[in-house]
Amino acid sequence: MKILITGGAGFIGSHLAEYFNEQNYEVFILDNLKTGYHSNVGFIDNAHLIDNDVTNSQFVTELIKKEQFDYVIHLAAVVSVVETIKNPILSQSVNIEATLNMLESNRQYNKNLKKFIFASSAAVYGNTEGLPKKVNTFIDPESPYAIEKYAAEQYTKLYNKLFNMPTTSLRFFNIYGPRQDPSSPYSGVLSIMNEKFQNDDTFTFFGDGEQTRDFVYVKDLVQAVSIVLNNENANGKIYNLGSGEQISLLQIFNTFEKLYNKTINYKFSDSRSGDIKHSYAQIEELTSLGYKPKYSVEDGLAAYVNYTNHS
Ligand code: NAD
Ligand code: UD2
Repeated sequence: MKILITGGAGFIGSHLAEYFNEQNYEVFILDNLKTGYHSNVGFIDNAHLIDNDVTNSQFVTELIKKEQFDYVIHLAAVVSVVETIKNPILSQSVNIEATLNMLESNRQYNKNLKKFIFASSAAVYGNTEGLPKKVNTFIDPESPYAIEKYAAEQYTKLYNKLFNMPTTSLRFFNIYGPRQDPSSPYSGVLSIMNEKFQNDDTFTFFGDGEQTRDFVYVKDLVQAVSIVLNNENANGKIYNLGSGEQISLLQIFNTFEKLYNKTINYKFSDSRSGDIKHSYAQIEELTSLGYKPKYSVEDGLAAYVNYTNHS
């Protein structure tokens, strides 16, 4: 079985590539290495690690025509909200147009396709009232990133409706784990906090630290993706990919203290403008397919810290 993972050299993509490689799928990665790293996927040979851009539409179409992938997982994106605000025209070409081209190329040239999965985001909900966040409720995008993810997931859904393509979108909540890059101030907060604990640096809470998120350990995401990949009932659907648990940053900080058996300095500063206070996902639609998150935040952070200290 051939599987194409766009953005496969990044944080999430590398875990999916690892899993499907172990399951003996023939894994192809298409990645321009903008925020991903060759070293994340050392187990993929050069013939299967295609260093190219998803906006290179002719190249992508030819690749799909030639390889006739059984599965496509489309993750490549401008992932930084700030970057999409700075450059919405460029980011929409990656986040919307390239997705549409990927769908269209598969529709026209790949009759072998068994599933197309698109990585959407909890960002589409914005600051809407009401918890948990439900797929069929009001959305309120607050950034080009959120609009782009929404547009692309809706195209993905529409290609099922119009052309009966086997497509599914997943709205990822806050994913964390090994290989998440902490290098930008807008990186996932747990990768930043982990790095501060490692280096005995000061962590800054933006706001009072009471804000909550639905943090998902990346191995649970892999479980969810593999379930959706193999389930025809998921075609034409959009699911929240969360853990269904709401955890505050202060709780996370305490858990890191226990795991590292020490504390570090911390301070509080102003909340980020537009920051969401509370967020967690309703995940019943996904659990009804058989998904069951296995990592509590304690277990996930323990696995993360263990990895960090042995790599
Ligand atoms: P990441 O930056 O580690 O991975 C993105 C990958 O896409 C990188 O390897 C990058 O080099 C590649 N890429 C970017 N632009 C490309 C282009 N034009 N052509 C080819 N490759 C390109 O980020 P991640 O956290 O692994 O995110 C993966 C996907 O999940 C993204 O679509 C992101 O929007 C989505 N997502 C992530 C989270 C999270 O919590 N990490 C939450 C919601 C949604
Ligand atoms: C997530 C996405 C983001 C976008 C956004 C839309 C991730 C990594 N980010 O942002 O791409 O989709 O949702 O809503 O999934 N914080 C601190 N100190 C720090 C860094 C962060 O206190 O050094 C706070 C931050 O203000 C926020 C919380 O931690 O309240 C989580 O921040 P984040 O950037 O990890 O994730 P989020 O949910 O804001």
